[in-house]
Amino acid sequence: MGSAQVGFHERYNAAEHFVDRNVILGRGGKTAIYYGDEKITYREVLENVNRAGNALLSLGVEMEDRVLLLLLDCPEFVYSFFGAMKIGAVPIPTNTMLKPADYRYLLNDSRAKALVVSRELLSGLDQVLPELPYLKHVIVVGDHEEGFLSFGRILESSSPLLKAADTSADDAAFWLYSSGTTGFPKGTVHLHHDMVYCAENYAVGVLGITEDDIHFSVAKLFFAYGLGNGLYFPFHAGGSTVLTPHRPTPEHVFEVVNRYRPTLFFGVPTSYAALLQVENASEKYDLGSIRQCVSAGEALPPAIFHQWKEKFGLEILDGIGSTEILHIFISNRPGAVKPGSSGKPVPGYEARIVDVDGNEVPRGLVGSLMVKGDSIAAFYWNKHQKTKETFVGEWINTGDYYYQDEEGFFWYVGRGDDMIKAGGIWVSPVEVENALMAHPAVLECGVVGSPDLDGLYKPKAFVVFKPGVDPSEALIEEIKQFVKSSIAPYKFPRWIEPVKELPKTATGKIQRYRLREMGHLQQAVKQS
Ligand code: 3UK
Repeated sequence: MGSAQVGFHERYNAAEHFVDRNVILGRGGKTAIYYGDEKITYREVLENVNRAGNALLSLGVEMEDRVLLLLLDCPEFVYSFFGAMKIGAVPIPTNTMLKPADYRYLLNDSRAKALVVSRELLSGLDQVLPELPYLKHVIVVGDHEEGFLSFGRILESSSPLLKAADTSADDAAFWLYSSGTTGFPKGTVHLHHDMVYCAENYAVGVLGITEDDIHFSVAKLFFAYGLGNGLYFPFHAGGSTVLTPHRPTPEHVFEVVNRYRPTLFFGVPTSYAALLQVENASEKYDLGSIRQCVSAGEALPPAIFHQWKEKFGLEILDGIGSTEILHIFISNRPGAVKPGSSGKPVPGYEARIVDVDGNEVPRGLVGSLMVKGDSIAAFYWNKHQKTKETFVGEWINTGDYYYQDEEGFFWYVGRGDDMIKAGGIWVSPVEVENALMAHPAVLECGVVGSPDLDGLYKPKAFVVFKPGVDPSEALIEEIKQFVKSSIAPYKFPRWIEPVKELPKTATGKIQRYRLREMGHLQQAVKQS
């Protein structure tokens, strides 16, 4: 159901579709969320979404105001996400692993009027609170914190009845921030009709989800991938989701599967690789409830596909999605996987591989992947130039290089920019290089993605040390810790290789592609 079919100004509010509709259809008593020992029904979800919406209204949050969510996966994420949306405000789920300076940027770029934050994440904000001119309210989820509003208390005193705001299918519903090689993250503006498009075309069309499914996503809700997997897919079909606030260590993930018996399991390649390292997992844990495993975020190496199938008898469906397109738009199909490929376009999407002039390339040749479909974001907030470069009429330039084989399967080749996908999350080489440069022993450096023994990419730094510096193991370890303490820890370079000089262009630009070749060569030597 695209906006074109819904029509201009036809009333549509996504929160009503994903929340109210389930109660109207008689699922009020059904479990929507499993969370620790709690089982939360669709009726309870509806009441709390309404309370959250009313609470925001009473604080003066209005239609089109942004509400930033800095939340661990928990029921309150669901209440504030749909509560804000139901009053026509615009929730912005945000990465919980960032640093205070990142949050200052996100809060000021979005001009969010309210912030809903997990008690555990509040300390990361303390130091920047005085630098947030637009933020009016900080609402804390969890134990009461002096000087802040308590989410629990304001919900208690709010009415469980709420009429949805008079939004249209083409109103802004929520934003997700997406990061690039250079420059700041871009607020990707998604509309009320986007989620249902992904749910219908990918989740129903490819995964065949029904109300009997129990979803568990290792990827957290603040990722576009996790948001579909763990929230609006199950709420579209009237199924259930398992939420956990904990870090997804392999043991925890297996325990969740054992306890809640999900039927659908969503991970990124790095999580499958880590799970495969757990000894005797197939004896210790029962994965028998799972009918389908899904992978996205970065290409799934065929070795992981085969090992997983061998060990657990389960097939992993790899598919490519993006924050801008919201969810997976090219995917393998159950029972027809071509390991190593991304599969074929999902119903509702068209994909073209084009050359620099925008002409389609012949089968087998590499080009840029362009995609068309009605879940594509409307634009980047406050970034007009980037918007024009990315959103091209009905099409979007994904920034990925692909080729299509004789059978029509799409194969990922790499990215046009130097961005690194590590553990399914973007890492900008420039950001890591800047963090390294702040260390007194570093003269120059270049960062690229380099494959580990599982064939998964992680940041690797080539460093030119200052004269007289001894690049000892102790120093290298110290520099890794130094980077971890200055930027989000998942971005730190897993390897630091001392070099005499860096490959540069005539204009002095670091040639990261040449560093990548060096990285690969070295890895190949190690593995042989
Ligand atoms: C890369 C892949 C090869 C590719 C996402 C599922 O990852 C998601 O969104 P992001 O905005 O990143 C998008 C970029 O990541 N990529 C993602 N999946 C694959 N490359 N094979 C894959 N299977 O470069 C893409 O442009 O973080 C994934 C659903 C929703 C998402 N937002």
